Amino acid sequence: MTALIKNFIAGSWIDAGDGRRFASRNPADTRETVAEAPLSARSDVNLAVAAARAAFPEWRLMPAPRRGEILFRAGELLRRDKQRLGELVTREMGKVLTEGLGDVQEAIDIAFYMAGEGRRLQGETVPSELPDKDCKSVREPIGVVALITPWNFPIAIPAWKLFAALICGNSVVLKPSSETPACAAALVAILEIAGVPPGVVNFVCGPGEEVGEYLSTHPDVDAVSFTGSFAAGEHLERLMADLHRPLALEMGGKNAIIVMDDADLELAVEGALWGGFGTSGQRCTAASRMIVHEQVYDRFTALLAERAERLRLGSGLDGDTHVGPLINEAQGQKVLDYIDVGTQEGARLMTGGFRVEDGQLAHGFFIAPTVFSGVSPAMRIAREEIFGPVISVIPCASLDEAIAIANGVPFGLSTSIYSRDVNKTARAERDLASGIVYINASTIGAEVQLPFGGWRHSGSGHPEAGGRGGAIDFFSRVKVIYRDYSGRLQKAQIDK
Ligand code: UN1
Repeated sequence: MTALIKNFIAGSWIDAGDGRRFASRNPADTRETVAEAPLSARSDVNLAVAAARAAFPEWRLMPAPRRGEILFRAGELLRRDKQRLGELVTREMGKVLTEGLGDVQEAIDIAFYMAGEGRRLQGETVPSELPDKDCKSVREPIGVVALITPWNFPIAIPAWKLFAALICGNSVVLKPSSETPACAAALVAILEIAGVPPGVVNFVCGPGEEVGEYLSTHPDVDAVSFTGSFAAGEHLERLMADLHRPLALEMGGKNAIIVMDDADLELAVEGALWGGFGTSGQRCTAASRMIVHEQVYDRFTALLAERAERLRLGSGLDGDTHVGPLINEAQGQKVLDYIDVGTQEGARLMTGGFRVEDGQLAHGFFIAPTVFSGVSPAMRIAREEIFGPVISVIPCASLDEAIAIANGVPFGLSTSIYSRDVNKTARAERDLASGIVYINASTIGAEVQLPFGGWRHSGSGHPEAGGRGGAIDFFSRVKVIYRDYSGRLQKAQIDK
């Protein structure tokens, strides 16, 4: 059944002004159209931004705990509808159902977390250096924020951004990936039912180059939060610099798992399979490099290849499936091109490396889980983000070398180490240059109550989600207030 998606502007669901549409398809079977969504034009974006601007003054003044109550209701509705939404994630994006449900669970978690933030949103109160004067800082919203979200977490990532922006008192325009408009629309519909006032959340569909870029650079937008590729993020960074506009970026990764010679190898292989092939490798936190101590290299690689071979490909709605399809033909082709590059660079293909087209699988783009061994850190498959089910196993001779290899790429999102030696893991914790580090766990599994963000080419230093230094910092501005009740002219510093 094809869903008919509309834009959501000023509290009404409406078509694009010129009535044009595009389709989102089930990546496991592209014969199925999941949704038709508006192919918006600049005029639609103008309406959405104007609606957000008009709604801002009242929303800004609604007490944050009351905004939190709306998010709390959204969390409850998401929980009620978890199964339906999880299935929609799987149909529109392709990840297996357990992961589709996890995508929705992450939205539920962030809804409740941010709802609670409505009763915190701390500033500081500190003593003044002068008598009869007090000093405090408060958080204020920025204004109208543009949220541009990817397809790989089609509910969780819009939820991360929306709920953080809303609790701080911003009004928003959300532009989701054109691969997954139905998932984003479902989330917006939940916010509508939860009681977000008209105009506070607006939603426009359309291509990134046209609609997303126009929205981000719109003169009446105050800040932009984007998750997507490094190339697109870097391009936005230049545009935002000219506009002097705050920009939060979450981009790619080339995440590594270090496996030391004292590691629990079984556990490390499980972590590699989950990190490398979960979501068909289409996560910014996907583990695409294994850096393995030479003492256990052959055993680890053989075990990994053998287990990878056993993973079943198929529709994510089928309970037997371990690995779903790639999001589309272009992404699948890109992954196959990288597999060619790896072979040409002299890496050894241990398993996989091809598209699987048997039976039903011919209607999607499925790639057999792929493992390369004998990879050196200089190879492109060890440096560039592939965003597919491809793992490169790199040998190392020591912890220091492993850390140097892990840190030796431009990305820095998530890194992990498997070792039973607490001293080694403590050094890795200290020296790994990435926003997230896991000990004896894979590179994925971030929780919402701590910041989620990458270093260097992985992010702009404005992480998503909660905790000190998390998304609240980006979506609010700090205002410092000095109140002098002495009744005379007092001068800081000079009165000393
Ligand atoms: C992403 O990879 O794009 O830790 C987001 C995780 C998830 C979020 C990932 N909680 O993998």
